Amino acid sequence: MISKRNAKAVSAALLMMGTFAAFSQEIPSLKNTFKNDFGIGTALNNGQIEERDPKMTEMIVRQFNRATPENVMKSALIHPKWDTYDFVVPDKLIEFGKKHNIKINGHTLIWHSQLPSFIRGIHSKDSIQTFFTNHIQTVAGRYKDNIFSWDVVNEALNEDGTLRKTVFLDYLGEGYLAEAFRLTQQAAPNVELYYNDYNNEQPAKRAGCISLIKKIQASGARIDGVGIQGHWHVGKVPLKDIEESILQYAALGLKVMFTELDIEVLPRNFQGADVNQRVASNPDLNPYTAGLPDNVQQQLAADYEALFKLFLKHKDKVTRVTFWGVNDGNSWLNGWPVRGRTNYPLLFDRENQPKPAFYKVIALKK
Ligand code: 9MR
Repeated sequence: MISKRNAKAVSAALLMMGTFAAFSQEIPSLKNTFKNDFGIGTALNNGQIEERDPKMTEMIVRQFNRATPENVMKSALIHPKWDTYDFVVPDKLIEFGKKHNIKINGHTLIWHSQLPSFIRGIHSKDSIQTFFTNHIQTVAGRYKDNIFSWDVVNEALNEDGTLRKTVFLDYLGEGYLAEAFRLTQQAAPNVELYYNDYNNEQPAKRAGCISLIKKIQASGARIDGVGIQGHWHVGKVPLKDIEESILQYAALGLKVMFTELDIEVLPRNFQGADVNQRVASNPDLNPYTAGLPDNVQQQLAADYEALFKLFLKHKDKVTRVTFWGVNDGNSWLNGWPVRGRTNYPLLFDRENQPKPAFYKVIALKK
């Protein structure tokens, strides 16, 4: 027979066990796990910024302490007409960051892609220079007190390390690079300033990236960090090149960050993230519509584990790791370079549930 007193004690113990069970089943948090190592970020789309789905918001806030707008701060969206800016969603992103204690990385001020359509009608150096200056002053100036960092220039390099031919290079010459940093620094003196690119861990492009950074530094403009986007392919993550790049960029006095991490699992015959490269749709290129085979899932997990091991080894140099999307369903890789595919490049599945890769990454800190 259990006395009344004992019954109380038993029910209290059961309650505690229940709480413990609920607690132990709780999904670990990336941002907490790596809180002494580096920031953990995600790209956010409009729905996520506007908090349309409370469960999604809860998950974002639990997992991430850094965010980059996937699209809404790109010039075509934030500066649609010569003298018109659209700050509605970008302002919401700033509020989202304040409310949830998430530092915002602005993406991006100067990029040849996703430019406003009026640029195509401009054919004079003076007008391009005016657009360039006004754009940086207005956008960087508006967020000078509530954004943590800017990708000042994005993807200015070709694969061989030479400068990409863009409207900015054509009209303004290569001095546009240092000028972008100088103007941003002037407009937002307390914000960190980065150069961001994909494949800039590859030796030739890395050499071009280093020479670009040195020129910016020699001009007297400030540059605080370099972003390696990290759009890689399963089973082919170039760990040696990544490590060498961390060391070489850090030797220039820069912070290093992985800014758009995802590991693609579907077939593709080229590397990188040039949004203009497209491939026609074909069922052979979309093999996993019914789910990811276990061997690929395991390889993806091993790749993420190896990457995070490397990031941890260099945590004194790596300041942030940002995933390009919250979950597999949000990823741009479902639509590029082939439209309408089912891709699995991130740590969370389409229901926001952690994948084996997530647990491998978390286990590195156990
Ligand atoms: O993920 C972005 C996608 O929604 C856009 O359609 C695309 C258009 O340019 O840009 C994607 O993000 C890119 C990022 O801004 C810069 N690096 C490459 C990313 C993937 O293309």
